[in-house]
Amino acid sequence: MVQNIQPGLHSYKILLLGDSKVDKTAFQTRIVFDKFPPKYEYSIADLSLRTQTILNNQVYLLDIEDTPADVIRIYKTDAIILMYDVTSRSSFERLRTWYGEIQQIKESYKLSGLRECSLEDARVVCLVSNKADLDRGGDGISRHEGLELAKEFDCLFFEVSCKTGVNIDLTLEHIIRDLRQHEQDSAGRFTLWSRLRTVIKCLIPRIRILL
Ligand SMILES: Nc1nc2c(ncn2[C@@H]2O[C@H](COP(=O)(O)OP(=O)(O)OP(=O)(O)O)[C@@H](O)[C@H]2O)c(=O)[nH]1
Ligand SMILES: [Mg+2]
Repeated sequence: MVQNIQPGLHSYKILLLGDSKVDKTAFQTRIVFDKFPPKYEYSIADLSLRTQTILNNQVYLLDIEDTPADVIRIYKTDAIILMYDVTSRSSFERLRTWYGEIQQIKESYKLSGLRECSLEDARVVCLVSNKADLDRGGDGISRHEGLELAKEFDCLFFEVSCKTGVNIDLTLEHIIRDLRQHEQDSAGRFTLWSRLRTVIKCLIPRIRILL
């Protein structure tokens, strides 16, 4: 069937963050190549890979950035996915600290006034629980715990398996929808503020200088 592709391209950068061995590389490989890496290799540097997907007849370019686990570094990005391994409580518990650090980094950039370094858009968009194909074990993370943390972070939540591919497409689809919605809301807020400024300027010429 020939699809009626909408004009215009939307491109989003998505950063993957989480402890070592939570599947950041496997997640990126599954999204970009639809494959599961045959063996584990410790990531030593950031690696961004681009992929293209079509949703609702609209083309989306996605830059998926895999990161090493040791240091938390965030830079201009549209979204952050926080990941944990469903069998590893430490990888889950560490995420609260990471989330706090993300907020701190964003705040310090904001205070510095360096607009080009602004990380305001770097939202935690999704919490991803990996290795759904494995038995959680006694100390594993329940779905309820995952959902509660996602509520705390005010973000989406999905349980996936990079090995079997389960829920990968669904997760990506929901993330794209969320990013698109956020983009539209931001554009709406900007337009509203521009209109408001024009009205205020016309009505009260005296405060023109302040605006
Ligand atoms: N059972 C199972 N194992 C997985 C799955 N995804 C990844 N693994 C395994 O988990 C290990 C870690 O996967 P990676 O994707 O390399 O983890 P990472 O987060 O990139 O790790 P670092 O590069 O060290 O930060 C590898 O041995 C993978 O084979 C999955 O969905 N199910
Ligand atoms: Mg890796």
